[in-house]
Amino acid sequence: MTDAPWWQRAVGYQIWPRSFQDSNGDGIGDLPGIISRLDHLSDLGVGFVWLSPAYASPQADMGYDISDYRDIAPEYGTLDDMDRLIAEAGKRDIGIVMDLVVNHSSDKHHWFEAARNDRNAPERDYYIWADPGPDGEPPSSLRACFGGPAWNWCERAQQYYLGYFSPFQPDLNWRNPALRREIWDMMNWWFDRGIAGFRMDVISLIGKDVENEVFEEGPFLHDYLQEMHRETLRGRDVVTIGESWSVSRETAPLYCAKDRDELSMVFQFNHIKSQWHDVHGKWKPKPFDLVAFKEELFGWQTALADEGWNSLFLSNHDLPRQVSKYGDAGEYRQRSAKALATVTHLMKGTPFIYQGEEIGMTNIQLERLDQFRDLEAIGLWHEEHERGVDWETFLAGVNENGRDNTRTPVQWDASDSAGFTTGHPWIEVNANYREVNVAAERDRADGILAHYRDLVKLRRERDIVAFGRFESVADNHPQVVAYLRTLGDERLAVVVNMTGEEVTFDPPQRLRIVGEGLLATVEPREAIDGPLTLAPWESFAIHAR
Ligand code: TEU
Ligand code: CA
Repeated sequence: MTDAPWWQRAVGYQIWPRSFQDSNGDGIGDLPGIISRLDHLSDLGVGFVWLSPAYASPQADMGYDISDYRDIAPEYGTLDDMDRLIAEAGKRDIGIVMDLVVNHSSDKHHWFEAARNDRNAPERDYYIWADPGPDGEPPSSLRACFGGPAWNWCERAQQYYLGYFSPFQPDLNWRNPALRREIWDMMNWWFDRGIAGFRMDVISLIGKDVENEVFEEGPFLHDYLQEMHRETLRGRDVVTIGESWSVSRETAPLYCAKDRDELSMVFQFNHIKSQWHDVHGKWKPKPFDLVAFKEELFGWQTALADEGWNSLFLSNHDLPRQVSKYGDAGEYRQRSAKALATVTHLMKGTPFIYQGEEIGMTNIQLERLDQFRDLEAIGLWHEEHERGVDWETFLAGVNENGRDNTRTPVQWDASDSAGFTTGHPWIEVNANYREVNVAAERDRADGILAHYRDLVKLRRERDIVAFGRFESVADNHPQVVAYLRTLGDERLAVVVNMTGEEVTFDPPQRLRIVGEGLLATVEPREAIDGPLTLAPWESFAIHAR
């Protein structure tokens, strides 16, 4: 196990720069702010940071619309700050993983400027264009992910261009080898600055076949990923995580099986989507279904047991706060936050913590459209409204699943603006910051933060946590998560009550175990020897060796 790649023992921590820490009072998080908080991350013990885009960007989609891949947004800092961040994090054994957003650029990228001004510019073919039909109509009625048509008329170019997400995010034409060369050079340029890897935004879209309207996991995808490996990743000891909303248990090994030379792992969302409405997706709340949730989480553990590697997460900058979504943000906030962390961190894979999750930050409650910051929520309100969804229903969906929930400032202490800024924050601080903040958590020996610290440490120190075989137990139990990890003669049993009620659970024989109580969030537990009565949101793990 000593020859396993470093990222198989590490925990990742996602920083969304706009809301992490402001250093100069303009109300916007920045790179010097991140540097000033690195000790929080080394206390937690994380191995790498996934830094959401800090590149130059008009911020139409909060940095997922990049106008210069080789520069930093001025409000976030400079390339020097970036170099300093890489160096300072490195001193603490923390790698910096950048976000690679190359399915599309910003419409303000100089490539796109050149492309639309001149049919003969080499950059023209960096994007995806189509002539109007006989009546001036677009090539298809495809809708964009953030609302409106995906084909946008460009007056200057006298053609339509594809913006799969929004008109501000024109799709790059990966079929052009010159474009691919630009991307490889840019990736190598960042690697040479010392970064530890890339998280790759919607990477499963790059192999699209536009003529045949195949977008997700298109026919060219794996050729391009293998070319990427040859041109940039080969010989480098880095981590790569491909984001995909379409990847299945069947296709996942194509990206991350070792002998394929593509990526380290994927971010998949089937456990998340298992809780979405069939027609209205995340905009129509549905009661939490633990059995469906486990079927996805555990199914992935089994599917990638021998080939590939899992990423483990419940939150990110596109998802709601996990304690609000799957736990209890009220009475049992502390306990349920710990329960969710136990579930996630003791499976096999690389866990990711989203900023503020480690202190149990919660969703916000919005009331009016003018409070929305996220272009997805704004765009989709208009779409859903046209489909007959009323405002109250949509608002309930936004408050449960919307992206602004995880984008509020990190709550560092009980001072004004939660210690995030001395100025006026760009987005409202969650009203509960006087109670929910890092300083308060630091004083709680049995708090959420301490629990996360323990979990991160366990993965580093115990082979069974990092590499043990996963076996699911009690798949159909509607209230309890239980699983077993095994490594040689060692066993690790994990049991979690996923409700705010007392629950009885009769563990099957193979979960009966006597050993060392690794962690327990209600009372110490060292054995499972018969039916259990679990306290609300209780979680524990026992290691026998
Ligand atoms: O997200 C991919 C994506 O498909 C999301 O738009 C997702 O469908 C949605 O948030 C959930 O309903 C990535 C980034 O993580 C996201 O922040 C970007 O907006 C998007 O790509 C475009 O770059
Ligand atoms: Ca700032």
